[in-house]
Amino acid sequence: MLGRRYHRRVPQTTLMERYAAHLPVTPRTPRLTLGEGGTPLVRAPWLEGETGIGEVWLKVEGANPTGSFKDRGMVVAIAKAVEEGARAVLCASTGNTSASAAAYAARAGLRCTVVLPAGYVALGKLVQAIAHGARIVAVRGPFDAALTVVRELGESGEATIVNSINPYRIEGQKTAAFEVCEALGDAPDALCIPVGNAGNITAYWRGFVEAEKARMSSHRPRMFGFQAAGAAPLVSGKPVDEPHTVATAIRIGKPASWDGAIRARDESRGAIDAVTDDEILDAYRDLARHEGVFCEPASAAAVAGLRKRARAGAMNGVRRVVCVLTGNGLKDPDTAQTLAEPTLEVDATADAVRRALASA
Ligand code: AN7
Repeated sequence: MLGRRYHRRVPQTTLMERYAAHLPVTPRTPRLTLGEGGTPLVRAPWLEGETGIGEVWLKVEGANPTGSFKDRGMVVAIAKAVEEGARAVLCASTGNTSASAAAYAARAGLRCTVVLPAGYVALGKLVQAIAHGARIVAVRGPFDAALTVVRELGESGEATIVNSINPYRIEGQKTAAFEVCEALGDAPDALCIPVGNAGNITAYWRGFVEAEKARMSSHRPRMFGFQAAGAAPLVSGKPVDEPHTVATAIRIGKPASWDGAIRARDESRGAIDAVTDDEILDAYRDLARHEGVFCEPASAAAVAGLRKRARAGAMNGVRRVVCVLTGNGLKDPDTAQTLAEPTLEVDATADAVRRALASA
């Protein structure tokens, strides 16, 4: 008896097994996994102090195997591709989808081709696709142009598209909403999430709706999506031809899941707002320095948005909020380096180091 009380076993099941009842998993679906899901939900006391909200939680999706939330949907999409007899997969990506696709394709023995917007993929994501052996082509134009190319290539039937226009991706990603409800014992009052191609906000909303039906929660959260000001088609209501933002993950002008995002917003009595690059970078730095959580710039848009709404009094009545930190800070070392001056290099003596510190 004592042993039971003092020892808790970590669940050993895979994401697809744990939520099989809610996923398109059949006895013929391969048991593919790299250990995705089950990510930490971390309390954010510093943000609670700043915003005056009773409970602020961070869903740290950068703890997934390839460092982003994409792994939840990719494991399902790749497993189903194998089940359906595919030999190759294909995606357009601002970086994280390609890193995830390359890893799961390698694991499953499929060829993987990724089409990237030239010059706008963060270094960490690019090296992941390289390491996992994906075929990489960069196209001149934003993500939206890359996705148009991929849709056309996919029509030939040679490769299965694993962007979030593949419905298995959304199915897998909705499991994050289940985990949030389980960890808190109920749904939060509000969810803050960055929005690019809008697959993830669509997936979370579906997850929260299903969680309520399955009695994992007593209600649904209000959904607050945040786009970068230079790439905010869902805020302006019209596509953006030349999107621009420091948060390259969400540098997207024509979201594929446009309708899903609008439905999540309206059905939940939420909102989709824009945050500036300065607001994104402030949140990015403050999360790392005050909460000890290092996410990538796009992820920080969720926290930038929360702060902005809280300052404007637009979070009154919200007692418990979850911010989705979609990707790991290590993905984008170039942006991280802009937070500080170059590291000082001196002789290897205590005196030299002391002098350097004094002058810094
Ligand atoms: C860290 O990898 O679109 O609104 O091609 O990498 O579901 O698109 C990435 C998107 C937020 C936005 N945070 O999610 C891609 C890609 C991070 C991301 C988003 C992305 P969606």
